[in-house]
Amino acid sequence: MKTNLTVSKVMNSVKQNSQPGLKGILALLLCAFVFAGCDRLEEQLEDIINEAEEQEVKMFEAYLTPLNNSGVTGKATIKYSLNGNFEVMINAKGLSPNRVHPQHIHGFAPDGDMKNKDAVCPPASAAGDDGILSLPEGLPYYGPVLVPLDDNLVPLNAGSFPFVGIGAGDLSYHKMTATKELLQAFDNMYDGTQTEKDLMLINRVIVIHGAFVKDGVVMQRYSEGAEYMPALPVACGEIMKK
Ligand SMILES: [Cu+2]
Repeated sequence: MKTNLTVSKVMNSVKQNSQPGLKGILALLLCAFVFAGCDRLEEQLEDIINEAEEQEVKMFEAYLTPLNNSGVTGKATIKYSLNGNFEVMINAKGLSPNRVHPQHIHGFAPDGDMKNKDAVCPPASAAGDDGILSLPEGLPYYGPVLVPLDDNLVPLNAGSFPFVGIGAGDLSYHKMTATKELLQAFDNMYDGTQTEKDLMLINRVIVIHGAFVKDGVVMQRYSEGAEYMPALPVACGEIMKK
């Protein structure tokens, strides 16, 4: 605006006074104006590109297959944009009814000895002599908990996990939080850089827990003498980019 006013002022004085010197000044001013405009255009283009990147929705999925012969299967979908929400959806079946099922994104932290090592679902051979894969026996494969898939996602300490009601044992979970809040919480916990690179979803897995155990056998439903073990891993899926 200011520049426009200056230009029109100069134009007026050029009209009133047609000395060649003034024409030169006008030319110089116009030139400066055009170049400033170019710079601004470049900045605006950069802003538009950055904004588009921040708004881009990224999709990931994980096919959940049974651990401990639980029979639990399902699918998890994660989608997020940088300036929008981080959203997790899980549909699974075959879980113990009438029980709470902890579930997490597991992986190797971005700041530890095993920096972002690719987490995988443990093989059956990872189970000890008793044939049951305990939570700690799986840790060398899927790593510790990074993000609890609870009622609020952020903060990262475990909140309330989904309760699977009486019936077939279907789990349906859908939660979201602002991606920037998750990144901040994640980085506060793991000494990160506040960028999505720290999340490294493709190096993570999703694990669902909780089943009954009786006489060394994992079972979906309660029967007399069975004990519910909420930490027992029952399904796992490696997160992939969709
Ligand atoms: Cu877990």
